[in-house]
Amino acid sequence: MSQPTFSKTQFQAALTRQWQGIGLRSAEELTPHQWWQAVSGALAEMLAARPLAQLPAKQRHVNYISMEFLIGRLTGNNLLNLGWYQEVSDVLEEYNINLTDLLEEEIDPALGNGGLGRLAACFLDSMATVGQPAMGYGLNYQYGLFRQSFVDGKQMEAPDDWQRASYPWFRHNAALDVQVGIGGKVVKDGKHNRWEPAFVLKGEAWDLPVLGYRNGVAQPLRLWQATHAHPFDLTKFNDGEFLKAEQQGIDAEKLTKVLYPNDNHQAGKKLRLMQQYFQCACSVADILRRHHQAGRKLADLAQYEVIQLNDTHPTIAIPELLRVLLDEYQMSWDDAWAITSNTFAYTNHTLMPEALECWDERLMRTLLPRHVQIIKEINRRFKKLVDKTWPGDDAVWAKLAVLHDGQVRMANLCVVGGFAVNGVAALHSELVVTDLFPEYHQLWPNKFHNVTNGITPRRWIKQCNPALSALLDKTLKKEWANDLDVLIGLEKYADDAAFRKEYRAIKHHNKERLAEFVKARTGIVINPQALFDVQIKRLHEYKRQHLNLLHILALYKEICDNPQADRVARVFLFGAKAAPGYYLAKNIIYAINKAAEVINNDPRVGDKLKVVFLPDYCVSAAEMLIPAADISEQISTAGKEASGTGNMKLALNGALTVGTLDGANVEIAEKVGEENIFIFGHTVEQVKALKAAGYDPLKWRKKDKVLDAVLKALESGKFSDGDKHAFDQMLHSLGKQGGDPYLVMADFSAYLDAQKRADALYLDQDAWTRAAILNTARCGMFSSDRSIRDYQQRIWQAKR
Ligand code: 26W
Repeated sequence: MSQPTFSKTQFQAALTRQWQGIGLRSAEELTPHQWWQAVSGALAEMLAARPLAQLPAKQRHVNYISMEFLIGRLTGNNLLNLGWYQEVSDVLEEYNINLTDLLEEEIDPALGNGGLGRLAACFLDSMATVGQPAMGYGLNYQYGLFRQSFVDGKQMEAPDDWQRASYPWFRHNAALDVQVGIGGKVVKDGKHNRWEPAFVLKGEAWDLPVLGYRNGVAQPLRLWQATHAHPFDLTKFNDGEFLKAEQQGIDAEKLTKVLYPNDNHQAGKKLRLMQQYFQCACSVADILRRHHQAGRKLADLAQYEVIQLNDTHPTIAIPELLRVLLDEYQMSWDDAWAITSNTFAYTNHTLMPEALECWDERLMRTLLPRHVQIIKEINRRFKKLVDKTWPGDDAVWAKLAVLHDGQVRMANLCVVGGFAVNGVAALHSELVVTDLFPEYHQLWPNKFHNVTNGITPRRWIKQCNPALSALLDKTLKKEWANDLDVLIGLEKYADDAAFRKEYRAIKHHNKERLAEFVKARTGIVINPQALFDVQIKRLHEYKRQHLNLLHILALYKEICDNPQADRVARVFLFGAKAAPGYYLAKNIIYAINKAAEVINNDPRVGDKLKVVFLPDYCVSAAEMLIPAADISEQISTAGKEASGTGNMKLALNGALTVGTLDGANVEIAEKVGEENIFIFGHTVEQVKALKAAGYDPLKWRKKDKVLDAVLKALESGKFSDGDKHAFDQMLHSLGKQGGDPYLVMADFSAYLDAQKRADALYLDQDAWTRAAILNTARCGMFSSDRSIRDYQQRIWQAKR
């Protein structure tokens, strides 16, 4: 398959239709935002008029179901994947329009929280690129992840209205509408069960095109949008009860109104379960419709289709497929089970207990009575296997049951109901087996796999770092963006002084670009000569942004104690949203912002130390931050970060990692070599040993003078306008006996040590740049193309 050719006349004609469509007389009348709208609309129209290739169905088709797709801006990325960037830029030049500026007009579609949603977006890009036939299935939220601002250092949230109704890349296909039932009861129909829902919703299919890299492939990301099934109830309308008649429609639209902003914490809300079911019912119906349309037999479903569950959020698809097969096609349990359990595969993205989804059986029954029956039957049958394997062992059953104590455990349902389970980095997959599912592993050792995460080099190098991309083109003289192992060819240039100079100049240029962005967003002036130290990810205790803060305060103290000393100037940059109900995380944001205020305004400090918390971190902000980073902070408590993907983006763009042996950091360290990364802190085994021995954070504080001084400073009110209690939440969680669940105190001194090593290397710019180049050269395996090939070999296309 080959790159689609660009036709200037077609593009101009489509562009003209766009402005005429909104009633303008000439292109001159377009506002900048309308320009973006028109260009994107014209491109979307061109793609729709001449559909790109669908991949042949030689291999199992993948249905990637995810509650979140954090796709980021599409127009620039689509142009890049089409290979039309320059051509379109040239046409726009004729109208005096700058394409780069125009692309900034796009509101970032933020239909995800963080890692899990962004991974889903990278995987779609890679599946289209490597030729894996696939569809993404998700929800078309009216409001994406909230917008963040700071008022006196405190996080404020505002709704993110991304204007989905006028998003030019959407195509609504009314022929694909689906009806979804909710509530009601189960009735016996002869010997068959039948679900009589209390009401019915309509699912509309809104498609976004996912374009492969210069191969002419387009596959849909299908986002379901809920509306009422019937415009209004005619009988009630005739009775004059117009408002009541509209009621059902209003409730339906609530369903896909907003993305839940929780990351790694289950809230157990009814509306969330409705979202999950709505998405799964629409997707399962669509998959079956396509299967029938292709003229295939239902019995062969698993041969042609695989349904990959992105964490447990879409688990209800398992009982939904069973229900359809049992009740609508009157299949036997054994046949329906064989099909279902060979179709589903599950990816686990977290071991955090508070993130493992459980649903109250009664709540579930009010919405999905038939599904609860089916789950009970799965449980009953599975119990026989457990009783046979561990006779009389109630404790094992209490752990393995799918339904226990009135709770439906979604992870267990996934393991029992699917043919494959995978973790997202080598260490994490190991822990999935040893700590989370040891008994399941004993039952089905071949079900468990590792697929280390990856990131798309198209967005995360080519698009966000054009200067580095040009250097790679020039040096490697080969296409690297869809064959990232080619980067290894850079290794030999690490010792080439001229190459290092170019590489360093690019980093510097990116830092200048970021400095302007920071100035515009926050008013803070930062010096591009300083070391840029970047921590960008959701705010969570286990990710330990507060450990970073303690290091900053230690540096501040050093500067105040010894203002004359020579030192590496540093700019600390944070980007992070806290879930609105996660008060401790918000308190950490507040502490960082208040400390920043004091430090940035202290004349003794000057350019030596600056702290910036960029508000409203999102994909587009990441595209600005990542190419400009010198240090990548990956400092989670060992065993807690499943993989991380920001770590990969930063390393590929030439930032050196300061990190723990956690998630994919372990594999990054193996690849780049220990002299090109700063590893510190307790390992998974050491963390376990510390906790087993009764961890006491106060002991660590007592024996570390710097730590004690820094904590005292936070307690003193000097960073909080005299308020001694401003940071109580954070300090109490760290300081109390039996506290500090993420071992901030225990890793503090090792962290400072690692940072000192980083400073020492930075003083030798040649040595630093050499290490940075080796990070770019050696991280080719972290392309999501490689992840997709691993999924194909180990899970999707594996012989069974
Ligand atoms: C039900 C609430 C909830 C919401 C989101 C629970 C769990 C989640 C996600 C699974 C959290 C998440 O995004 N996990 C991240 O997944 C990334 C992609 O695999 C990994 O790189 C991150 O390490 C992991 O934290």
